Amino acid sequence: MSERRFPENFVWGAATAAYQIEGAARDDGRGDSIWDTFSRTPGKVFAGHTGDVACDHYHRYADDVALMAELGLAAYRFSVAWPRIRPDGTGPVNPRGLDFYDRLTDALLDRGIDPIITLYHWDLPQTLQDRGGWTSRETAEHFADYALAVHARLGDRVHTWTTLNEPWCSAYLGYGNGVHAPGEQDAGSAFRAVHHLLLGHGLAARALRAAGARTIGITLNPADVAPADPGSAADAAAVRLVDGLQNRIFLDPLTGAGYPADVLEHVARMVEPTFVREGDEKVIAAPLDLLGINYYSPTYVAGRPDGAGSSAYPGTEGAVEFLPAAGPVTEMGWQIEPAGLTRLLERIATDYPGLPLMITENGGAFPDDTRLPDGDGRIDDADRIAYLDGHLRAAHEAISRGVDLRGYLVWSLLDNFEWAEGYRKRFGIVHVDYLDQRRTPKSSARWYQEVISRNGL
Ligand code: GBH
Repeated sequence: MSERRFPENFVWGAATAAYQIEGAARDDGRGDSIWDTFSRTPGKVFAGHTGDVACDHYHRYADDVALMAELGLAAYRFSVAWPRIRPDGTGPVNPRGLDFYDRLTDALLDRGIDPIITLYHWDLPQTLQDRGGWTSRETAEHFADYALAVHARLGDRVHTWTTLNEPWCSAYLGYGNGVHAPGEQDAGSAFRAVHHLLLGHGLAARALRAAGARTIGITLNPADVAPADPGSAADAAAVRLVDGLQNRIFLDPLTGAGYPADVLEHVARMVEPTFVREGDEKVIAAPLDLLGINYYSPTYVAGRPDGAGSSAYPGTEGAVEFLPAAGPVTEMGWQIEPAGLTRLLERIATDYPGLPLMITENGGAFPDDTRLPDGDGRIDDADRIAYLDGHLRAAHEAISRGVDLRGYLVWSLLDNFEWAEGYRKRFGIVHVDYLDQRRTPKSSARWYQEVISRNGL
């Protein structure tokens, strides 16, 4: 196979999120988040798993950073837990919460690893949810205040700041279909949440810029949406609708074009969009230095003019059928299609030119590594290596076609709390034994270490 080298300065790294790895749910004054409430509610998360202990990263961060250094990571994307910093969402800053991220940042910098901060990876303080959560405009303002509090402590050392992780998930899974915290099921609430998340992003981006942050971004999970039948007009309409609700509803306002008319029209069928106030779109269009893209699988849709379609999207009213995965899938049931990543990157680079891109998550859960390490301590996750290899080739292909892709962060460094799936799905390149918290790099970690050291495949 021919060699594929990545550009000089291409950033290689790994990603995690606070609630998925930290544990220490009651340490040092941390407040509850909506994920604490949700996971402690029977029936919401597989087998009643919670993030109370998770990977105990809060106490083991130094060892984890040493492991990152061993693997040769240039960057580490982690999220800050809002309820550690402002336990009740709005009140005084909790310095002990900030201390943790201060120590983590210094440990990373000591090893030459660049910290990439995500300010919000789904753990909204419960007290703010009690006041409406993301359906309430005030949450956007509180988010910007919280962002500034984190920047005030870490801004002298951290240069890359991303606001939200996948607002699509927060809004549609959290408020639309209820699979994620806070578990609301209302299409109108989902769209209110979309807007207030974007507004929160814009307010935070503006405040961070004024405070001197160098690189400001956001991470989305845009979809590569393709029709079941490329010749079908009904399928093309379904693609347009899903593309609007998953991609353009975020990307257009973020890049200054405002909400697309067809999307607003669709939203207005479910809820009067009076929550979009004059001037909001200008705030949302705060300049972006980086767009983070999380990609796992492609999305194929068919139109259902008879209204009998399935739909994960609030208010598509049966007009869309999401096709079941075809071909190989991961343990999540997600279709494996690296070419979808190339298409997605090219599409974004074409339709939203001038935005530096970074793959902030890509990876998979696979059945072969649910086993504990065998006698010689090896976990051969060949499926994961094949997945990562295929997607890196796809990313490289996009770069060779001119896409400005700056880096790749694997999801995830560690096996961790996989949201509604609890600990039963493992995405790590490093195995975690939840009985004794032992970390064991899988074969994929060693493979990735090689890729990084060669800057190529
Ligand atoms: C990310 O979300 C999260 O940021 C991260 O915290 C999480 O651990 C990781 O991914 C793995 O789940 O069922 O085929 O239609 C991923 C969001 C949205 C990706 C829904 C897959 C559905 C695929 N996901 N999407 S399918």
